[in-house]
Amino acid sequence: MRFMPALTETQKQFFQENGYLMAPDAVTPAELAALRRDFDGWVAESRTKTENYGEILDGRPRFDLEPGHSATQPALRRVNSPVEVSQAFHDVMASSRMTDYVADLIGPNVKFHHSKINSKLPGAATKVKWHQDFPFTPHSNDDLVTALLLLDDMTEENGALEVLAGSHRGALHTLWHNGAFTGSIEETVADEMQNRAALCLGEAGSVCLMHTRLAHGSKPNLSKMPRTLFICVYSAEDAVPLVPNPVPSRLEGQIVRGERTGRVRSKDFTLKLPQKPAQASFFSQQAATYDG
Ligand SMILES: O=C(O)CCC(=O)C(=O)O
Repeated sequence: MRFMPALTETQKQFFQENGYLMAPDAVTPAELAALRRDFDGWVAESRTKTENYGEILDGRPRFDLEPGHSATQPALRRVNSPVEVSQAFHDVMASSRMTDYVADLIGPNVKFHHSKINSKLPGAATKVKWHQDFPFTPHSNDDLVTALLLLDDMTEENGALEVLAGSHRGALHTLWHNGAFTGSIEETVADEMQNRAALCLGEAGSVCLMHTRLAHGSKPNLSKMPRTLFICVYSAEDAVPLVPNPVPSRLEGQIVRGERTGRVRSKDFTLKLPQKPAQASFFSQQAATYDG
């Protein structure tokens, strides 16, 4: 059964002002259980692997292992495009309460861009340096939402997402430094953002809805509990991508709410186009230092 759109005016206003919104109950308990079942299966499989494996549309690996990954201490940090290999992930992306929330923010016509899982298993060093999403996935306009669905409770200890409220209304920060696309904001600016960051805490089944220009990052998981996020990027149907998809899939451009109009809407902005990661994910780009 489909849910009706469910964001209140207050929630929508919070999103407009702050550039993000934590919304509970984005999936049903049954949907959450199915997502967890498939993810647990991938973690179990990763224990048998010593290097990145699987393949997405452009030939890069689907499953990305943090350096130090082992059978006893698995550190599967990324699953690229899970919607292509799991019915449960596909269905939540295409038609869940999460999808309705997104349509409330950038609808009525919404299309899918890409999906991934960012996982921080207990003991893994995975962190995400501060960045905005738009410079990775520039479109003709910035009506894009990154929906980060919590498959586990997200707490201060397990590497919660951190955001700079209101930053979506500010500058677009370059992710290029000394001629290299690092996928991260310059360190002194990032430190300043970190000092003013808000933690996005919530129960499994909640979603953090993030404007594509919102600055955000996250620290390593220092707890014994996993922190798994199913991340879906959606755009308004009239936002046209300016660069190849960093996580391409045969589902890119699928209309998930409303209809296809074929129109393009553009907004004035300037940025330097990104570099697609040569390896499995942006973690390798972020690992590069600013002067290396
Ligand atoms: O996994 C995280 O903590 C952050 C995810 C993220 O930065 C993104 O989806 O752009």
